[in-house]
Amino acid sequence: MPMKLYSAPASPYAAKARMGAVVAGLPVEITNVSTASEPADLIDTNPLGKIPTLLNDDGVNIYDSRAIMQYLDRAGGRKLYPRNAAKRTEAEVTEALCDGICDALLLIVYERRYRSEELVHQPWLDLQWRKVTRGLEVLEKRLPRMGKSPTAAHLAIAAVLGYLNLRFEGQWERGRPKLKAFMRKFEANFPDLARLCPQAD
Ligand SMILES: N[C@@H](CCC(=O)N[C@@H](CS)C(=O)NCC(=O)O)C(=O)O
Repeated sequence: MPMKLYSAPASPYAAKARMGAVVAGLPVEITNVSTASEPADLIDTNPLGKIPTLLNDDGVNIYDSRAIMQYLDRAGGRKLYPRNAAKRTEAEVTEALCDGICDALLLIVYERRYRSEELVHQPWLDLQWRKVTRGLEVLEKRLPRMGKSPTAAHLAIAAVLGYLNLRFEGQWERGRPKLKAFMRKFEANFPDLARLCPQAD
């Protein structure tokens, strides 16, 4: 029986995990859920009700996305992180940076989605957008070279850029030629992975 991955098409963290499973060579059965409706099977698997959540063959529940990536790396024969310790740390920090940018983007999306218009707090949105801006600036300067097989860092970058394209198109690209080139190259080199990037639900 394949492992079960609770997911949603648009989720950047779930996109990273979907791609991670492919790179690790581990089949997963994708179960798309709407977290807002708090489905019982998701809540039973992860009390936080968040995606991605992985249920492995032994019935072990694994979350969040970084724990899933580390698990997939161990279970799939160490294909997701560099073997060299310093390079692995670098990849993990790049992944954390991408996830952190996603955190800020999600807070912006949720502020607009769950509050009525007159209650949306613009200074909060601005604070989050400054995190996004600083994060993308750093990412533009520290993009990892793309080799034959992507690491978790490449997947995390593709996931956040895919999410930006989906929800913030036209708002992030200026002055970021390297990030735009990264995404084009990722799509050209790894079309099967690029298809798993965030998509409209
Ligand atoms: N740190 C978590 C973040 C996961 C997350 O926030 N996922 C969003 C979807 S993109 C979610 O489940 N949101 C529903 C909620 O927060 O209740 C991870 O890396 O997996």
